[in-house]
Amino acid sequence: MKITSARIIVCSPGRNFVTLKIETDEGLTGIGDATLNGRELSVASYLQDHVIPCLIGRDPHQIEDIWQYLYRGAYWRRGPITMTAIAAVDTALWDIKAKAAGLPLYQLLGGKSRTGVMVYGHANGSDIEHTVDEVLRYADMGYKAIRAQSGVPGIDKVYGVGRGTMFYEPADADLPSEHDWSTEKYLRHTPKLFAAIREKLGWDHHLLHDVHHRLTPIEAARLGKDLEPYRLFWMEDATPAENQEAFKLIRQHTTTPLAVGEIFNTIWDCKDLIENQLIDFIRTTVVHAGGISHLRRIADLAALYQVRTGSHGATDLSPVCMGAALHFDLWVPNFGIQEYMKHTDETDAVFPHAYTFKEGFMYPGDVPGHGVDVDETIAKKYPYQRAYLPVNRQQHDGTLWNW
Ligand code: KDG
Ligand code: MG
Repeated sequence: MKITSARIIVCSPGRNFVTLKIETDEGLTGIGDATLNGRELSVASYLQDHVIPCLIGRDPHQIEDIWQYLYRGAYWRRGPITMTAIAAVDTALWDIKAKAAGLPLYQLLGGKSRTGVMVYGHANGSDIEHTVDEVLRYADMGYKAIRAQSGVPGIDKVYGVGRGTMFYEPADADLPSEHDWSTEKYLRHTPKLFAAIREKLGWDHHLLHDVHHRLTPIEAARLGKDLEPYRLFWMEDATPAENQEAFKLIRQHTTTPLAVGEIFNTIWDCKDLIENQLIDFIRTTVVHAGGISHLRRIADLAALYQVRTGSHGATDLSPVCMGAALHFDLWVPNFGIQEYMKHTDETDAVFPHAYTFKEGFMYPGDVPGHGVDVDETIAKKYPYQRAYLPVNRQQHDGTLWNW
């Protein structure tokens, strides 16, 4: 089999998505997600100008060799743009291989390790009362695990509280919007939120929380300690992870499990945190960490240290990434949980898919490949629209902070 063509489909059915479609001389095609929120066109150009010319004529079955060719061959290794582009190629090639075999992708990885994939949904509210109601609504929908984010009194816009009731869409403007931030207010508020949730919800559900890189290590340690009575499944991105030593300090102070990795691109970003047992969950995902081939390497390293997976799955990861992630999750032995935010109906129409949700679990389906397609005719109705993630500033003096 030979790759005869490859092309990029950019569309915006409510938000931007970049999709790579690879075609072969045997008529089989595969698709991969290449969406990097707020920097979509950079990946599209990287693929179009630098990767696609190298793919034509290659055997799509040689997934590993093509991966190494694109990673080592570029000379400039790693980084979000490169690794998202490689991920798109890798995902599309796994799709083709599985279709050629006539098997759902999880069978090629080693088959099912579980009956379904536990996912967590997003309960977002403007205040504690509203968030508690949202958590209860998610429990009613069958979710076994729920992430809770709430508005904080005295802070104008807070991460995780956004438009829509089933999804949170942060890329909200054609120039970055500005949020304000107060660590003191947030730290006072958040333990009260989880106390209120446990009081109404009880103890039969997993609860998660995303700090979104807002705290210094000692502040994160304090929050972890304050949240211990509510037995969180995880506290996510408690502090920025460029300096990974910081996690030692957090670890020394709290038994609240730690999750990190949605902005990591390679196993090298994960290595020290995993080997030093400074985290409990690694959140790298198919689209931003080099595809299924590379995610498998990260998961295998993590398994040595009883670190489990918890892949990122916000709405900026397209249904193509979601489909591939669910096949991966069904197989990966050290699975922890999968994030799931429902896409809009417009997005689902552009990307018809085999995966389903039932009672808090997801199932990738059994069609050959990863089970997600792209309807190019519908996609054409939604042209690209520039959209940025917000920035965050300290409340009183406007110092630029972590978003
Ligand atoms: O593109 C950024 C979003 O995917 C991110 O803000 C969502 O933190 C996020 C999460 O945990 O889903
Ligand atoms: Mg996050």
